[in-house]
Amino acid sequence: MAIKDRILYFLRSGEFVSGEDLSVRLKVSRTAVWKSINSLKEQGYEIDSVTNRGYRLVSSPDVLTIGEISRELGTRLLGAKLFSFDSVDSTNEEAKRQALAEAPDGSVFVSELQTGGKGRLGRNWSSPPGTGLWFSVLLRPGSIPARASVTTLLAGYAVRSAIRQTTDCPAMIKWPNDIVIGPKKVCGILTEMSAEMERVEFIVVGIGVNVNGAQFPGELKEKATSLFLQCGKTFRRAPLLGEILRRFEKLLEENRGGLSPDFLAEYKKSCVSLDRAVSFERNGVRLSGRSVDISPEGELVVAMPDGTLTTVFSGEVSVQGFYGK
Ligand code: BT5
Repeated sequence: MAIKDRILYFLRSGEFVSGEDLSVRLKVSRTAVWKSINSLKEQGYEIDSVTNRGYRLVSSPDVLTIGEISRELGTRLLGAKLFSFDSVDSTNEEAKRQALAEAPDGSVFVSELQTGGKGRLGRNWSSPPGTGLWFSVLLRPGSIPARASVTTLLAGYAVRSAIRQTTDCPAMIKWPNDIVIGPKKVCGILTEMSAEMERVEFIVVGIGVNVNGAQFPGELKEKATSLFLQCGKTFRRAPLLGEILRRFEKLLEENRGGLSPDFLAEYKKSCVSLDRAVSFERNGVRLSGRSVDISPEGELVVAMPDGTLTTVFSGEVSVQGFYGK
């Protein structure tokens, strides 16, 4: 742990701690303590310094450092290894690079800013600095559900319930990979898989949540929203990240062998994509029907005009009534 994080650990008592005390406890010089305190102040930590009493932490900034995140985690696996960046092209790309460099199962990659945030099918994901949670979770075979493709549903449910728990916002899941508030998107999930023959090598689940953003560029104004815009107040991101990861970890454990009936029932209640007109493409032909169910394999069950049922997995299903469609 860096000296700064160790100093923060002591300051979090909320009491005054003297520079002398810190230097003895951390076995570093007084100058090293003083430098670290200054660097913490530059990061946005408000620290009182009073002669003869020492330092006292007044408030912490909303930053996604390893120190701030790890104290919020309470997970066994997810985030046991954390990678935190000021800027990265895409946390999914970074997770894939690190997966090839032996990063362990459950590693989490977070960045304040993504210069090349991605959605599905090569689309962009707007990821400005300091306002969102842009992160990816690396899963290896030990924690990947028997049917790997349900991972997105588990992640979506974890995000939706964490948002509800933290904010009271009426967040809902738009199957399979969006979280919406009303008709607008507050979170998108991009799951990427690396497989060899029949065996899944690893999965990267990338999650982007618009937390404190006050505005969106261009065409996104119509379709995107943030927790701040919905609730009129800002939220600290590290506790929200902790809440999402705890819930995701639990769901992965509970649904390892397949989606449990209880999960499926809860998921359907949280999902706005049922009983809607949907259209999708199959073999190059555009088809329309009505969504009626989610299958135990996590697929959308669609009733076709001729009365037959068909299942659609992710891909390009368009559900009417969202994002101005
Ligand atoms: C998604 O794709 O919704 C998946 C987004 C995943 C983002 C995370 S952030 C961490 C990790 N690292 C990455 O590089 N990606 C993941 P899709 O369903 O294809 O939606 C993309 C569309 O959403 C775009 O074409 C825009 O219309 C819209 N969009 C872009 N940025 C947005 C934002 N910040 N909020 C809401 N909508 C957005």
